[in-house]
Amino acid sequence: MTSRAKPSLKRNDDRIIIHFDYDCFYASVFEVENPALKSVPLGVQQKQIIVTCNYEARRRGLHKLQLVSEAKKQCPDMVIVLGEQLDRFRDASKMLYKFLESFTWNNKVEKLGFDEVFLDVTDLVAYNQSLLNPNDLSHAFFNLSRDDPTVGFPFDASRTAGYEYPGLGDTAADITAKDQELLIRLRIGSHLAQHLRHRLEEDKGYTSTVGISTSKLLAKLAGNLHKPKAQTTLMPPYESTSHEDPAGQKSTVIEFLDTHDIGKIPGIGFKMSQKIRDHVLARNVDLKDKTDSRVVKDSVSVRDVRLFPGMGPELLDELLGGLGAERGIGAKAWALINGIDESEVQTLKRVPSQISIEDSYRGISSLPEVRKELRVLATSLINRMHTDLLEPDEDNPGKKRWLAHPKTLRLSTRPQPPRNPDGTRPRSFNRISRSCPLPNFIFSLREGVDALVEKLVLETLIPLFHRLHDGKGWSLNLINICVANMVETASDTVKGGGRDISRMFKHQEEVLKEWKVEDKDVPPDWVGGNHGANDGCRSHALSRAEPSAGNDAIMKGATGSEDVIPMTQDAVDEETLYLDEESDSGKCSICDAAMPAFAMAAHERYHEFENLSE
Ligand code: TTP
Ligand code: MG
Repeated sequence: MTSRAKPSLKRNDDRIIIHFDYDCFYASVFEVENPALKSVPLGVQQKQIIVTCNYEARRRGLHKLQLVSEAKKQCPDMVIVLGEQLDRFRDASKMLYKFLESFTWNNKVEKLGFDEVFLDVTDLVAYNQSLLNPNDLSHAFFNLSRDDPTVGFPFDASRTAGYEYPGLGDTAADITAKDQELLIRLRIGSHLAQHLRHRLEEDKGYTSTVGISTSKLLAKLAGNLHKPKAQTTLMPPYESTSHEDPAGQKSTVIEFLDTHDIGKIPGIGFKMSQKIRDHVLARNVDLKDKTDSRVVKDSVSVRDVRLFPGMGPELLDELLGGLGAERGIGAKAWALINGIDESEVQTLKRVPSQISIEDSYRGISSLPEVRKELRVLATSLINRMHTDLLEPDEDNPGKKRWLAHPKTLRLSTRPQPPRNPDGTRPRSFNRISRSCPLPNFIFSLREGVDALVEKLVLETLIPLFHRLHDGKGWSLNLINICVANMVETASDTVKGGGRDISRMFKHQEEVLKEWKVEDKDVPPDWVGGNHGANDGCRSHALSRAEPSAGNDAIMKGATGSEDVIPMTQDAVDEETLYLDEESDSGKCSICDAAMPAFAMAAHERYHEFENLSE
């Protein structure tokens, strides 16, 4: 099955990729809206958790994902703002993304979640490299425009901007010509990154943590080395001269990656890393904590995995493959473990692949309640469709036109499982769903939103609901409505070429297949069964539904949280929390954050998403 000879992997370091992670993102959004908040310890609350806090709060010992009660005890003068309305974060994220995009020449700007962005700046770097005067590197000028040589900034190309890994001065003097060339490109990239970081801060008010390297994987990980408000460049040599020669040149990539826990590698998700860990530690499956499969006790480093006897693409295929797994998963994981990630930075996307709105509840069990909540959700959905899918119609000034028509409407619910004999309720993250064609009337721009909502609820959503729950006795803790299967409406005659755009969509569909929410109906047969059918329906991170003021049956949601599939550009940012009454608190096995048990699964999905590089 496995041979000890590891296939040689070929590096391709032709690109220069910059990764941005905005510092304390949610807190920064509030600070930008109200600069007075900068000087006070500020926490952003969702449910009972401080999901993030600003650096003033961190200086006082507070941290992300703390219980509100704990944080208040520790820092009584802390200012707490409610962060359950996600629109402000989404808008800020879009604005920053567009801002960064305005500096690129190739539109390769990819959003990951709300607060991370990758830029592929290979072309900008190559252009500026071609303009360098090798005899006077210290007095270079960075051209941000190919057309106007005055647009740009002076820089010192003989040194790296920001931090280097390994530390400054450690770069071998006798590096090969190939590495010398990579070094200069990385340095140029580091100056561009610094310029963009400063622009983000000075023009938009956001500080960020940045990584510079030749792939999304390495840029993202390099950035983590110095936080906040800093940048790190992963320096050459990226290749070892010889695997056999211990005295030979060591790859900084391998050296750097080797220190990471296997679960920290973007692209190797939580479940994958657990399987690899189990194998490397020869953990007996029977001994695994049956009550909580998320418990991780032992750390396994990338080095442990890389050097594990027999480890390679075949063994990884055996460990990670199987039903529902991506084809070639072993080879992909093996490449990542060796610091190779060829995944492209996606180009700017004009329309999202789906728009999805949801909210969580304490337990809805009557039709009038459902109808009421469907109205709330449908209103958000139609408003969001107007924001994201309409553009000014150039042929009819003052009018708008649809960029894309979603073809499918899906309704999903999450029924609460029955209580155990001891009165506790098992956790449930299983959704069931039904889909149907999205009725055309929804695209009417003449009718008011309220009228459209009424029609959608009565004529489409309620019948769909009856297909999911026909009998009595159901109690729901989540409802989601989603429009998907976007069909782009630009005609081929439109400037910019509709054909190109649809081709782009096709490509993205392919790339994002793994994360696509399938529009298959998921039968309402989950009780006591295997819920694999719902695997296509993934969503991530924490939800923002508000705890109800009193203890009424229904949790009043903000305006319905959005549940977007975790694709690369369309940031998934939430998962609805299942608030059960029996919650106690625990610790996240990945980042050690303390939080109530009910928040744990959603939080870990946040990590899974965080780890997704493609
Ligand atoms: P992070 O990038 O993890 O955190 P951050 O930007 O606040 O702080 P840092 O400076 O360490 O990067 O997450 C981005 C935002 O996502 C964060 O501001 C709040 C939100 N978030 C959740 O909603 N749920 C979670 O479990 C976490 C970790 C973050
Ligand atoms: Mg951040």
